[in-house]
Amino acid sequence: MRIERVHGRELLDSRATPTVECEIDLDNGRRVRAIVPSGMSTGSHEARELRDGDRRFLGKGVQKAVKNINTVIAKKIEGKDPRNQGELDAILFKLDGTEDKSNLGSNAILAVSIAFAKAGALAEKKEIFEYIANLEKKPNFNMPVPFANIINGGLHAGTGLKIQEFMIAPTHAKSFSQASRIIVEIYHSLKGSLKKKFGSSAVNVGDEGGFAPPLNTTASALELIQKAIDELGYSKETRIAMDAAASEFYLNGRYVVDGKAFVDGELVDYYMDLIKNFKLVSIEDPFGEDEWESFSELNKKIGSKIQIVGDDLTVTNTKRLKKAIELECGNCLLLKVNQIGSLSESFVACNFAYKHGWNVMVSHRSGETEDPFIADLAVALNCKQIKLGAPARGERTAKYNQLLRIEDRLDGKAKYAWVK
Ligand code: 2PG
Ligand code: MG
Repeated sequence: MRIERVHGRELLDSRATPTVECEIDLDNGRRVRAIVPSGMSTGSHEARELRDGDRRFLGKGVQKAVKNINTVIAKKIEGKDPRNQGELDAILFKLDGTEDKSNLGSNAILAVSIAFAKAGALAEKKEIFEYIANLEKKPNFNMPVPFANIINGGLHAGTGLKIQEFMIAPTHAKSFSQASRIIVEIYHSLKGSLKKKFGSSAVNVGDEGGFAPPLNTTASALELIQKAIDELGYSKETRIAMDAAASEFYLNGRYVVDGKAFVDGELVDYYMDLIKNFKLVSIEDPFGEDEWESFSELNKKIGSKIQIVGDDLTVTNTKRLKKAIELECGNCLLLKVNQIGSLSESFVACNFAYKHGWNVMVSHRSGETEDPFIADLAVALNCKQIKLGAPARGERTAKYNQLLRIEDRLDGKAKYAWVK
C-alpha cells in the first residue's frame, strides 16, 4: 500500500480560527483526513504553529503551513507506505530541522503525522484505535474515564473565575456510556440551578462547552457542581477535578485568584483546602509552567492521594517530563499531540511516563475540530482517562460519540476502571 497524494488545506477550528487539514490518498483509491486543534492557554514551551501573520484572518491564516505540506512534505512522502509511522515522522523532523517545529510549523507536521496513522489503519483494514494499539504493542483495551469541563473559567470564559476548568469525572461509573450519561445529567442539572440563581445569561457557554456563570471564587463554582452531583445521587460515582492553568494568573511571583494575591507556599495551602473540602481527584497545572519546586511541594503533600497533572509544565515533551519526574513534580502527564507536534514523539512521552509510574491523560485543546482522533488515541494508548470538555458543542461531542462507538464495538471487551 502506497501514499499516492498528500494534500493540505486551510479549514476552521471551533473558535473561528484557521487550522490545517491533511488529506492522504492511498493507491487503492481510499482517502483519509486529519485536522489539527489549537490551544489558547498555550505553554510557552510548546512546539510552534506556523501562522501567516498577514492581513488575512487577522494574521491567523495558515497558508504557509498548508503550502509546506503541498510542496516539500508531499514531495518526500508520496510513494511511501503509510504504515511506517516512525520513519515517516522522522522524515518530517529532518525536513523541518528545528527543535520546536517552527520551520514547517507544528500544525503542518502534526496534520500529516495523524494522517499517516489513519492511512495505516485503512491499509490494515483496522479501526484507528486497534491499529495504533498494535503499533505501540498495547494489547489491552480500557475505556477512558472522561474528564468533563462543565464550568469554564480563565482564558476560556472571561468571567471572574481564574481557575480555567472545573471538571467532573465519573471515576466509579461502570462503563463509558454510563459515565457519559452521568455527565449529561449533571450538566443539565447544573444548567437549571445556574439559570435559577443568575438568570438565562448565566448558561452561556465558554470555549469548551462548559457554562460561564458570573462567579468570582473557585469555591463557589465547586459548591454548585457538588450540589448538582449530590442532588442526582452520583456522589459515589463522580469526583471533581480542576485545571488551574495557573501560568495565566501568575505575574511577578504572585498568583492572583479569588481577588487575592498568593505567593507559592500560600497557594499550596489554598489548594490543600480545596482538595480537602471538595475531595478533588485531580488537579492540573496548579502553578506556573516553570515553577518546578512548587509542583514538588504540592506533590509531596498530596500526590499519594490525588492526581497532580503536568500540562504547560511538561508540554508532552519527554525532556521536560524527565525533569518533572526527577523533581517529583506530579504523577500524571497530560498528553496533547499538538504540544509536541507528532504522533511518534507523543508515543515516546506516553511510554516514558508509564515506565516511571506516571499516569497519562489524553487531552483535547480549547480550539477543537470535528476530528475525533484523540478518542481513538486514548483507547489505543490504554491511558484510562481523557479530557474532552462538556458534552455539548459538536467538536466536543465528536469525541464522546466516537468513544461511545468504540465501547459499543468492543462489546464488553474493554474494561472501565479508574487508575489506582
Ligand atoms: C488546557 C487546555 C485544554 P488550551 O489548558 O489543558 O483544556 O486548554 O487548549 O487553551 O491550552
Ligand atoms: Mg491545562
